[in-house]
Amino acid sequence: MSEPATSAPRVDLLRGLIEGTTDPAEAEQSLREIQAELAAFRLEYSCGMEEVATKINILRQEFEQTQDFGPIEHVKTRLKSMDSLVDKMRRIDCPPDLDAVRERIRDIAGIRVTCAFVEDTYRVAEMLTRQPDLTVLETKDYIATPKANGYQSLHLIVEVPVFLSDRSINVPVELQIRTIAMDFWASVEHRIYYKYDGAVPDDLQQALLTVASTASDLDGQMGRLRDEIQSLATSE
Ligand code: 0O2
Repeated sequence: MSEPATSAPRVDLLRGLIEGTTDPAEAEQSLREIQAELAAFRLEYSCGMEEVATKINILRQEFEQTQDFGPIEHVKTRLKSMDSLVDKMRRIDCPPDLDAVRERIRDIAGIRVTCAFVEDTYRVAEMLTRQPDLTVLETKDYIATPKANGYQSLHLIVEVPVFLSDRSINVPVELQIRTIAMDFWASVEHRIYYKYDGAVPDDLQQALLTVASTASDLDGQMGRLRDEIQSLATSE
């Protein structure tokens, strides 16, 4: 039987991928090893992400039982896609080596927590970071100091231990904690940014800044409303 038509390009691809290997069987074996290594690499991050997501869900369930205004509205987890990881490696000039990637890229596992009120973003961050098995590696408070384009969010990189069958590893997880209004803004801005491939026209940039300020006002008004409701409830 003749080889499938795709065989030659496939062998070429393998040759390109694996430096110095000309034997297709050897190349295939190497590719399988790379695949297994990458799968194990991604598993580390997905386990770390699950550990932190579980902590957040425990807090959420507890608050649902005990409070009228639980601080957590939505939780979204994501593992950075391979494309996005490779883009970032290129952008920061990271060598194609998994140890270097582990060292230099700390947002492979990401969790976004959306809260109704600004105050809650800090409460959630505080409740998580005081847990003894989480280590805060970095904090960026874009709520106190928004980015020049208007982006607001509280970013933390936390490290969580993951216990595997034969060893334990510390996995960094990026947490983005923000209000619903901030999240709405960020999701629209993200679409605009990609539509214009990063070169957003001036008038749109200005409009985004105005909307960011409106979102911030809304957060302030909602916070004051909640305070009023809570002070009424305690005086009853
Ligand atoms: P994705 O698809 O979410 O992974 P970096 O930009 O990652 O090189 P740094 O210092 O690691 O630099 O990032 P930072 O400032 O903590 O922000 C990282 C993430 O925050 C981004 O991830 C976005 O998700 C979000 N973010 C930061 N700035 C903006 C912004 O101006 N607009 C919006 N919509 N989101 C922002 P990635 O890797 O870009 O994308």
